[in-house]
This record gives sequence, structure tokens and C-alpha cells, in this order.
Amino acid sequence: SASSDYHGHPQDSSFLGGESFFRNTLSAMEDVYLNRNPTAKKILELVHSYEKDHICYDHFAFRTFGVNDHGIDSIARFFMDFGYVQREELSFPAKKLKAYWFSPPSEVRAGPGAGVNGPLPRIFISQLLVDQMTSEAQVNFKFGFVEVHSIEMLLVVAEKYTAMSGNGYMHSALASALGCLTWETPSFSEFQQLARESEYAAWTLVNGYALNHVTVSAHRLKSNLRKIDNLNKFIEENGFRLNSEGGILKVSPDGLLLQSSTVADSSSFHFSEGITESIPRCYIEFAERLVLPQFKNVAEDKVEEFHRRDGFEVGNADKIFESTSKDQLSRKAA
Ligand code: OOG
Ligand code: NI
Repeated sequence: SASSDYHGHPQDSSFLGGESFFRNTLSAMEDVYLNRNPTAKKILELVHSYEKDHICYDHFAFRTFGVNDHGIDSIARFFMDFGYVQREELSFPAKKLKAYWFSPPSEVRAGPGAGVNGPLPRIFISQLLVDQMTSEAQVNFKFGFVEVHSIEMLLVVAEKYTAMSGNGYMHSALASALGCLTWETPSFSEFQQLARESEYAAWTLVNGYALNHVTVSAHRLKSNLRKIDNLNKFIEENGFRLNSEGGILKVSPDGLLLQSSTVADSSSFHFSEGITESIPRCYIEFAERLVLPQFKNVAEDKVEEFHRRDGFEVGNADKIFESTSKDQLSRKAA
């Protein structure tokens, strides 16, 4: 389209809102994340001691309930208002989840600084597939299966808390930047019930719109840590556990997207019954994007982000979701 703003920038690739406001918001989300997740903070400091200001973020990720307008769109809205573009859908039927990823406005993609002041991260947002659960609950009900209770319970709890949030979904970015829930404090009994049915749902109940993880762009590092195998070894040698689901290194079928992640930290949470229990928090991820075959002749020092594998991969993501699972967390404690 020929539409452009008053500087003559094409509307579909320019930054729509104020850039410093946007970056300050990302920074506040990052602060909440780093203050709650000592492992992520220590790892960033460790990598920083080698790399100085070469740490860039590949993506930020969020989780949502897919009910009462509290789905992907609720937090996507903030990013789209600042020029992000919705990209492919990813589907995880076994986990009853779907996701979309969003690419940053291209004109500010190569920002000058590091971290949230560097190239803007991609955004990955997922949600529970509640429609599918409803129909499955109905089928199970018809055939008298027992699991109808737990699936329906999940819907009831998700609906209860998102209803309590009211129009809170419209302020999801604010909630994320402040580090608070848009609904009232959950009960431990409901948290436990959810966890039995979906660890994702239980995580979302107690963490809400908090940043789920940041991902360090491995290929943008300058030392030998820019190769993800070296980075993984470095992280493990420094005493941190990586998510072992399906192997430490997750590789896309085309071989061009390599990912790994830590096991989430946990911290204590004050539930509505007045009890304090440990809950899963967040993890940190690493991604190396290799140069696409059609650009294999581009000189190494001339390679830019657009020459590399873009997007996400269902097979990788499916295993990365497990970074907050009980299975992985109990391995960490062992
Ligand atoms: C997201 C897991 C998927 C990726 O980069 O593919 C993911 C989550 O745990 O919410 O981060
Ligand atoms: Ni990720």
C-alpha cells in the first residue's frame, strides 16, 4: 500500500508509537523478570562478563488463558500498536495450546544498543485452546469418562479468574511491567487442580502476563559463545541446569534453528488461603539462527539478521514449554 506517515515512512514497517516509551516498557518487563529469576539474572551477568555489550534478545515470550478476551490478542495488541506484525500460527494439539509469533517493526530492528536497547526482539505469545477443551469435555461427558471433571474444572477456574480481571486484559502490558496479576490472588487448591490438568494453565494462573522468558541471540554474540554448543557447555560448566526434554539442543527439521533453555526457577507464592507454597517462575533461552542456504555465499562479516532462519518451530517449542514442568524442576532439585 502507498500509505505513509508524515516522515514518509511506510506505515507497515515504521514504529507507530513512541519508541522510548515502548523500550522503557520492555525494560520494566525485563526488570520484573530479572528480580524474580536469579538464574536468568546470573546467566546474563555471566555472559555479559565475556561479551560486554553484545547481548541481544532474539525474542520475549508470554502465556495467556484463551478465555474472556484474555488470549493471545490481549498482549499482542501492545506490540502491534508499536509496529509489530503478526506472523505464523504454531499449534500444539497435545498440550492444547496454540501460539503466534510477531516480528518487530523493520526500521528499528537494528537498534544501536544492547538488550532492550538493541535490535527489538521477536514476540512469541501462546494461549490455552479452550474451544478444543470444551468439545473434548462434551465428548468425554457423553461417553461418561472420568476426566470430564478435571477438564471442566480447568475451564471453570480459567473463566472465574479472567472474569475477575474484567477489562484487565486491556492493561496486560501494564500488568506485565508492574509484575502483578490482573485477577485476585489465586487459591492453592485451584492451582493444584489446574497443575494436574495443565501445567501451562497453572503457571498462567500465578504468573499472569509476566514475561515468561527472554531469549539470548547466540549468533549475535562475538566470542566463541556465539556457537550454541559452546554456550550450552559454558552455562552447564558454571553450574546451571538446562532443560533436557528431547535432548539439550533443540534443532528444527531444516537444521537452521537451534535452541536451548534453562530449567525455570521457583519461588514462594502467598495463596489466598494464607498458605505459602513454591511455584514455577521463569527460565532463560538461547537461540542460534543459521544463515539460509540462499545466502551461504554472503561474507561472514556482512551477514545480517534477515540472512538467517527466521520464525519458530513447533517441534522445538513443544520441548521448550517443558522448561517450567514439574519433571524438569524436580531434575533441577535433584
Ligand atoms: C514458550 C515455549 C516455546 C520457543 O522459543 O519456541 C518457545 C513458553 O514456554 O511459553 O519459547
Ligand atoms: Ni522461546
